[in-house]
Amino acid sequence: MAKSVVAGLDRILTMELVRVTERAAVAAARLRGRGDEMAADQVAVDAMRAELNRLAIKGTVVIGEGERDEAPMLYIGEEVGSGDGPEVDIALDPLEGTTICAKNLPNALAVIAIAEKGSLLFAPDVYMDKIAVGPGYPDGVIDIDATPEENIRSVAKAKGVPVSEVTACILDRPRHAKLIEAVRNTGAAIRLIGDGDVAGVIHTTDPDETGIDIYLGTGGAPEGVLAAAALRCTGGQMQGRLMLDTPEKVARAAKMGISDPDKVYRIEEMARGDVLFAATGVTDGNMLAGVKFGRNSITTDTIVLRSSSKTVREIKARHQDLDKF
Ligand code: VTB
Repeated sequence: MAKSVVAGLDRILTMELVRVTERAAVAAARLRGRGDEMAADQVAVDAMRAELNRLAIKGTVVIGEGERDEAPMLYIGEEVGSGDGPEVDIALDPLEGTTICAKNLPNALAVIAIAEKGSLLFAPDVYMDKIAVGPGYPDGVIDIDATPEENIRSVAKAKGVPVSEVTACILDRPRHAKLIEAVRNTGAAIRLIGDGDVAGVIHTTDPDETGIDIYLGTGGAPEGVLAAAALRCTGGQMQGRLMLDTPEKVARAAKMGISDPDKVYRIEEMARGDVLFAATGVTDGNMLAGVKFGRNSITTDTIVLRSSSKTVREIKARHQDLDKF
């Protein structure tokens, strides 16, 4: 039996995880603002994989760069880690926001979540409808089946502020035209983001710092699972529903064990058990600073979370052994 299952994940992994996202973020940051999304993604993938393989885990990528035939590395099902250690599930995105990084805009991240084997939702790469708020709200304050107006009003009421003081984060996409109109009609503000909805969801956990109260809309399902893993660790509420709108997608999901295409997933159904989450800023963002290249050092800013203790650590590291990067 896997060593980890009873006792939860080894605490030391929390710190080890930081190196993994730090290294991916530094690699991607070297290609910030170069207009080359693919190149930035590739170096982040290579760096993350190299560091991941040093970890004393027997890991399986469940959310990764894609299916085996479309991603040469960190594909879904790839075994990573040194092989001697606990059996874990891994969800990762070495560069969340490739376009943001290529344009050097805010909130590109290197992200990873590790959980006990069998604990992360094995989600196909389709869209997911998502709604999320941070901690401190009564249960049921948001409901994916309610209208955007109802959700915004409910959050305003629970926060004790007028609707005009609520800000929703939404991906700037034509498919969200109606959603944007509905939210604006309530009088609430919207932060439209170009990409990066993992960051968008995480930003709801600290509205005083980020100015975001609620996340709404459809984005990638893999990003949904990563965001749920983060929220599992900080508290907060999130619901997601896979957008299985063609028979082909329904069949793909069925192969991955999803029998009810309309199911609403709560956080605990996307990320169960003991979960560790780490994200390092690639570009400057609302919560995390981007990588800074100094004359003799590189500075990184990372957030590391653990579900069992709900500890939130922010680790600012100054790296001087530059040969490593
Ligand atoms: C979002 C966003 C990602 O994909 O999930 C988005 O957070 C959804 O897909 O950064 P579309 O771009 O098709 O709307 C990303 O932009 C890229 O993974």
